[in-house]
Amino acid sequence: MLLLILSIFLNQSLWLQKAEDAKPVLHETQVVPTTLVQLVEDEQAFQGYRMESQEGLENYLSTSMKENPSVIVDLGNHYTGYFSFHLKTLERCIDGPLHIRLSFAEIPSELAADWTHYTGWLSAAWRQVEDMIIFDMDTTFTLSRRYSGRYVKIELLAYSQDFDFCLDQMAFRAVSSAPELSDYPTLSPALERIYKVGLRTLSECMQTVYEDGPKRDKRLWAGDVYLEALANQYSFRNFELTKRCLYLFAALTEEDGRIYGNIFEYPTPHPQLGSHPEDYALLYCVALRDYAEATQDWETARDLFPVVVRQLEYAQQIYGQYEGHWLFFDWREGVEKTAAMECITVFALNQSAQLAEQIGQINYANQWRKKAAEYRKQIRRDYWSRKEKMIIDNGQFNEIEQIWATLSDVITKKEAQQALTTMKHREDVIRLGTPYANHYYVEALIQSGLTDAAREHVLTYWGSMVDKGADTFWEAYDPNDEWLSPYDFAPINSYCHAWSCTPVYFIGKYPELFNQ
Ligand code: RAM
Repeated sequence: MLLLILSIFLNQSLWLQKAEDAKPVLHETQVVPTTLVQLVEDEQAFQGYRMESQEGLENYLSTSMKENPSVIVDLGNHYTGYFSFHLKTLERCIDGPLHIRLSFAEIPSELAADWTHYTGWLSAAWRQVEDMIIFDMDTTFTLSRRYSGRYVKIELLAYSQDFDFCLDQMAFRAVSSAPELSDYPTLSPALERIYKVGLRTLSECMQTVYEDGPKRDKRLWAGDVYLEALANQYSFRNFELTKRCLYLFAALTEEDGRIYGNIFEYPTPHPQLGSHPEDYALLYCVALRDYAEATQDWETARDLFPVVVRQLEYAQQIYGQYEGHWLFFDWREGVEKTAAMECITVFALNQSAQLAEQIGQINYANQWRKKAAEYRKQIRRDYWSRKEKMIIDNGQFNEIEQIWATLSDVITKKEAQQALTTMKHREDVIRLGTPYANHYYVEALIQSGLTDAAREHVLTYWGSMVDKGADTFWEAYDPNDEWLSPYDFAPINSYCHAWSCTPVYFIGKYPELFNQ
């Protein structure tokens, strides 16, 4: 084991360099607002608000800001980037500063949020707001903070009476590392809308890393990277970005070779210390396998194989003893996750065995398959209820464990069909909370042969976000609870979240199921 850790440690500066070499160039697009909009309360709309187009953008740009101290402009779609505006003197000259507030929103209701009673547990500074005290006129101001969204609210909060001015230009320099796509699958209108929103979600999160969301966190999380890489494989095919993220995780491990759950790029790449979702470490291994197979880049696979070995070693070391460990799987309170963690260990061992075989590491392949088979037996014994035909964990039924038992082949195809169907009909089952977990549900349905249900779920679950006006897919979504927030404050949720983009993957990977 010491040798293994040494082989990781000694290569890390080289891996960091490889990550830098694979850093993509961002494409820029200049966007100008398309119209003014008004925030309208509407019980039918998502979280009770929608936007209504308004005339008068041109007029706004040429008349005194004092006459329209509060407006909202619509960029026409979700963008990520840098906002700039120009102020022009209309009469006399500035003799006292202005206070301008700019608020950016991904969805309409964000602009109605009451931040004075913030109840969330994440930093409230994620709020997309910029307060500016301005002393100079006839100047262009470009915000250095990168914002994400579709709507910009512009408020004039203080000014001097002695002069007059207008905001006569604004622009948004949008950035993304996703290339232009020329080839689209032929889809039904409903699926096409879902596909486009998925693509937009993914491309907005494709920056110089796969970000989880461009509004909040803005960094690579291993679980999110796994799904983004899959969706990218079946759409943009920007494999350098995937490679960069894989090397970054490998270059920035704990001293014992365990990868961290998430990494920041700036000012220099560094991990969030202490962050170890154990399931994410295993998905890293699978992401490497998928990447290598899709690209045939066996050099990267060989380079990073020791990292895989180390993650799997650790997963076996802690197997079944998860007290004090962070098992993520989904944002939903009170869910038992031991069985899910055991199943994902089986899944990762088997997937990594394929990788091992492909690069000639037969011993590891055999060893991991053997271990996976042993675990499988034990999981079935410990959690599979023949009577209920479901996985039961510490007296609890929850959806996520039926799903992972399916994906890991711990239960048979027939059992999976029973479990995945039964769980939807019973009241006493804890449901899923995020599109992330719903991704695995659809994959499990497909794997167990319930393909009609899989297509239907993409259409209803992701489709209902589109019906509710989504330009990009949301981080947390339960059709029955629009205010669901992992952070106890829905406006801080990300409404362009990469892990929710996977209809792009499903539609690309299973054309026979989705294409017309
Ligand atoms: C959230 C992130 C990310 C997820 C982690 C566990 O804060 O936005 O998407 O992977 O939590």
